[in-house]
Amino acid sequence: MSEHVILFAGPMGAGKTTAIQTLSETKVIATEATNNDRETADKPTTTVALDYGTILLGGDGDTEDELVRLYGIPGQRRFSFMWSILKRRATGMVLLVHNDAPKPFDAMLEFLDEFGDLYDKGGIVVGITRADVSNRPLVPDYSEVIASVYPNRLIPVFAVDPRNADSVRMALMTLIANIEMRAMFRSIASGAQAAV
Ligand SMILES: Nc1nc2c(ncn2[C@@H]2O[C@H](COP(=O)(O)OP(=O)(O)O)[C@@H](O)[C@H]2O)c(=O)[nH]1
Ligand SMILES: [Mg+2]
Repeated sequence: MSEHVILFAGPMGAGKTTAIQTLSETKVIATEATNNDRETADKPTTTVALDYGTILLGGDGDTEDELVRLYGIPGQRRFSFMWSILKRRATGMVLLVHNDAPKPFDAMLEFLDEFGDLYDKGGIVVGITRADVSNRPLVPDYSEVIASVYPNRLIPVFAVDPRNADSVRMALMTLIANIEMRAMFRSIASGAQAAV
């Protein structure tokens, strides 16, 4: 069975743990501990190592089933030792940024920089969460910031509600379609090269 390893990254409070709990068909392994940083995110617990869940995408007869492994990584930089381990395994990233974050563009750019390799390895989509809590900035504002910093990258941006299965599944499926399309182009290109 083929596999995808997808990271859910983003600042503390963006909705990574919620998204994996919403998506996963297997019991989520979560490593929550008391949050000692209530100033950054006012919630009782926070992820200290990772969240892990899985979802099986059914083949349609012609294609095989695919197992998608979902890893939610801790938002704080002091856990960045976990970032490098997971970065190596991953083939794509759903970057969640909450719209009510103090500096949402800076937060987004920090993760796009840190996990930029994943764009070349597979793909990245950005999900803007908590748009119901704060209705500014708008999704196109994020796209504009990405285009100004990475003019050659195609990174879709959506509004995502991690509590809603359809919403978060849509972001994941867009990412997987993106990864598979690019893998196909790569194999066509290497086939063409071999034929020369
Ligand atoms: N209203 C609202 N709450 C959200 C949304 N996304 C996440 N949350 C809530 O925000 C809080 C932080 O989410 P969590 O998954 O722990 O964030 P993490 O730090 O990225 O793992 C939780 O209470 C979620 O239920 C959203 O789109 N709207
Ligand atoms: Mg979490």
